[in-house]
Amino acid sequence: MSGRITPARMREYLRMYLVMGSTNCREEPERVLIEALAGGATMFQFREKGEGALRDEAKLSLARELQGMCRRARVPFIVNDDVELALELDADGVHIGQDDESAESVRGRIGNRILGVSAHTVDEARRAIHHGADYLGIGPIYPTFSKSDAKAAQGPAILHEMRRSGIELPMVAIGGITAGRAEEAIRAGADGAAVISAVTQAEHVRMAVEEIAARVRAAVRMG
Ligand code: FQP
Ligand code: MG
Repeated sequence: MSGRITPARMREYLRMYLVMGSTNCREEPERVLIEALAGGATMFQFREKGEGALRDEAKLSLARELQGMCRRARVPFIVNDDVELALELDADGVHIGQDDESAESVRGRIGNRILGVSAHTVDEARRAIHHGADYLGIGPIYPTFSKSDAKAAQGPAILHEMRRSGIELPMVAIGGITAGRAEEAIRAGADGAAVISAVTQAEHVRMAVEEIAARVRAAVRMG
C-alpha cells in the first residue's frame, strides 16, 4: 500500500471496530477474535491493558497471533498505545489518546500507517487532525466499565457538536456502545461503533458482532 488511507476507506473500516485484549475476554482472546471476524468485524485494536495484562514476550506472542488472524480476514490490525510494538509487528496502525505520545511524534514514526487519536473536545479533534490523525475515537459516549480511568460520558451530543463545528475526519463512537445504541451514535455523526464489552462479554460473540454491524449499516444508509 502507498500513501495515507483515504477517508472513504477509513469510514468503512470503522463500521464495527472491535477493541480488546486478554483481560477483556471470558475465553481465549483468539477464540473471541475468530468469532468476531466471522461476524463481520471491520477493524481490530489490540489493547492489552489493565490488571493482569500480558507483558513482554507473552504480549508480543498474543499480538502476533491476533495479527495473523486479522491479516487472513483482511481486517486492519491496530495497536493501542504501544508504538514500539506496532513497528516491530509492522501493524496496520496505532491508536493513541491525549495522555499518550503526541500524535505529531507518532505520525513521524509510523509513516503512512493508520493513526487513530482519541478526542473529547472540538479543540482536541482539531489538533489531532493537524497532527496527522486518520480517524478520531470519540467518547466515552455512554458510561463504560472497560476503562478504569475513563472520563465522564458525554452522550451522543458530542458527536453532533464535532460535526457542527466542521470536523469532517472519520469518527468512531466508543464507550458503552451496544447494538441498541449504535444507531443513535451513527445518527449523531459517527461513522462506526467501537466496542469492547458488547462483544467480548456477549453470550454469542459472532451474533453480537453481526447485530451491531447490521444496525450500523442500516443507520449509515438512512443518513
Ligand atoms: N477510542 C478508541 C477507538 N480506542 C481507544 N483505545 C480510545 C478511544 C481510548 O488513550 P486512550 O484511548 O484515551 O485510553 P486507552 O489507551 O486506555 O485505551 F478508536 F477505538 F474508538
Ligand atoms: Mg491510550
